[in-house]
Amino acid sequence: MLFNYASKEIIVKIVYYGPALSGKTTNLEYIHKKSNPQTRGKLISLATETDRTLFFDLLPMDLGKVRGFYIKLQLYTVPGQVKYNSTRKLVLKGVDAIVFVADSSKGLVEANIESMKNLKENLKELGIDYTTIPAILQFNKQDLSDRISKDELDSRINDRKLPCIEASAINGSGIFETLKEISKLVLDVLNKSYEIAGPKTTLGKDDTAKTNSERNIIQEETSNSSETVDLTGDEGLNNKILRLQSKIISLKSVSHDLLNELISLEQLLADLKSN
Ligand SMILES: Nc1nc2c(ncn2[C@@H]2O[C@H](COP(=O)(O)OP(=O)(O)OP(=O)(O)O)[C@@H](O)[C@H]2O)c(=O)[nH]1
Ligand SMILES: [Mg+2]
Repeated sequence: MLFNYASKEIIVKIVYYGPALSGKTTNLEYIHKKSNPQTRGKLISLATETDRTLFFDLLPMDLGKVRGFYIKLQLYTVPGQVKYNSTRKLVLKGVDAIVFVADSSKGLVEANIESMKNLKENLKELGIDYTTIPAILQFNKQDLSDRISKDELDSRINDRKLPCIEASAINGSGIFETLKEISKLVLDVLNKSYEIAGPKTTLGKDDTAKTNSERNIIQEETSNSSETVDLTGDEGLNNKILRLQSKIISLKSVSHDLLNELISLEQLLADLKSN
C-alpha cells in the first residue's frame, strides 16, 4: 500500500487474476458501467484486436475516507493467456489483495488449477506470501447451465478456505459483492496494521445487493480526521518516506496520462487505417 501523507491518500492495488477468458475484464467493465462517475476513474484497457487483455486493465476507484485518509483502489486485471506470464508477474508487483476469477465452464477445472498454481508461483517469485495476502475467490459464469459445481471448484483450488462468491459478470450478479468483500478484507488489514480504524465503511456492511455501494462506491466521511499514521516514529525518516511516496504517486499519475495518450493514439491510428 502506498501512503501519501501530503495528500492523505492510501493507494491499494487489487489484482483480478485467473485463467484466460474467465471474465476478469468483464468484472471491471461492469463495475465501471454501474458505479458513480464521481467515485470511479477511467477504465484503461490495453487489449489485442480480439479484445483479449494484452497487458492489463486498470480501473481506479475512490472508496471514501477513513479517519482522514482517502482510500483509493486501483483495480487491475492480468492477461490470462498462458503466454503472457511475464506481464502477469509485472502486474502483480506491489499487489495488496487478490480476486481470483475462476471460470465455472464445464471442462475447465484444470485451467483453474493451473492458473491458481501460476498465481502462487508468481507471488513466491515476488516474495509475497500467498497464505496471508487478502484474497477471495469468485466462481464466475454461474449463468451457464453446464458448469463445474461450486463444491468441486472449491475443493480443487481453495486450499486457504478463502471466501467464495458465485457470480455472473455478464449480467452483474455477484460483481459488487466481490468488490465489497475484497475491500472489507483490505480495510481489515489497514485497521489492524496501521490502526487507522474509523467508523465502518458501507462497503463492509452486509446490506442488500443494490446498496449505495453499487451505485456509489463511497463511504460516509468520518469526522475527526486529524490522525496520521506513524510507521517508524522517526521524524527525519518519515519525511524522507513521505517525499519518496509523493514522488511515486506523481510518477504513477504521469504513467496513467501516458497510457491514456497511447490509447488515444492507437484509436486515431485505427480510425485512419479504416478510412
Ligand atoms: N456466460 C458468461 N460469459 C462470460 C461471463 N463473464 C465473461 N464472459 C464472457 O467470457 C469472455 C471473456 O471475458 P473477458 O472478461 O474478456 O475474460 P478475461 O478473463 O479478461 O480474459 P483474458 O483477458 O484473456 O485473460 C467474453 O466473451 C465475455 O463476454 C459470465 O459470467 N458468463
Ligand atoms: Mg481480460
